[in-house]
Amino acid sequence: MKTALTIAGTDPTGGAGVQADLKVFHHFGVYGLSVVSALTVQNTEKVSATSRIEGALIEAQLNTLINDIRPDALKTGMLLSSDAVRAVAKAVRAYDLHNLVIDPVVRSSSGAQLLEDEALALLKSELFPLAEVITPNIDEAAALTGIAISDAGDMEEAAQELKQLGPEVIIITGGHFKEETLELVYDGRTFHRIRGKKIKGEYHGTGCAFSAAVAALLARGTLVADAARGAKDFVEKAITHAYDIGKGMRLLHV
Ligand code: PXL
Repeated sequence: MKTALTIAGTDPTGGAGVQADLKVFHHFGVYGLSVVSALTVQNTEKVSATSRIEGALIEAQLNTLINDIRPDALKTGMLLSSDAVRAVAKAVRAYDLHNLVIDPVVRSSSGAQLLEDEALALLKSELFPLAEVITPNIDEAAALTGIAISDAGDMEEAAQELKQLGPEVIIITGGHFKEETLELVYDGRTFHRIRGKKIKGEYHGTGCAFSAAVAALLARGTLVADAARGAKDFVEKAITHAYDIGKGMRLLHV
């Protein structure tokens, strides 16, 4: 059985974070492991509070788990604090972990801050060089590079700049220009563009589901470009059949 580890925040709705990632891993037939790096208080309408998990506790969760089960792939989501970023970087180096997917979660769709300002710089300098893939959405790519992104050309420029920070592959998600969506994959040589049809409405946890799907596929030995395509198809279906069970955003059908 292949295994994938998520290091992420909790989300009581199950639409994002640890709970969502575990469902996605299961969908792809990969055994899901989880280390909690932050806690959120939220429903489908808003995130009303967040809380850090102490760095030493994140380190202890990682060491205890990985000394027992070595994940075939791992992803990070909401890390919130600098200490969390440091704990993950330390474990990835100490255990020489491969197939690290970083979803550089900065804000929730409702605008709550999910990564503290000083942690953003540390994420870039400490964690990006260890990554197989990073999966920023348009807003995150803009926050990480300072490039305002309003078309596919801007996405390419941001991807080139992010590649300089060390990840093997950059996938910028959630481009939506006119009626089309665009995911851009850049490996330092070639740009692959994954196009899809825009689907109306607001959906919670699409970024989490995408990066978890990439991690699950990498754990199964899929090449990154194919994993990106597979993750995109998966999220598109999960959006098409989303659940309308809360008062706010719809929850992905995973
Ligand atoms: O979608 C970003 C995200 C990631 N992780 C957690 C979240 C959210 C958005 O709300 O709650 C735990």
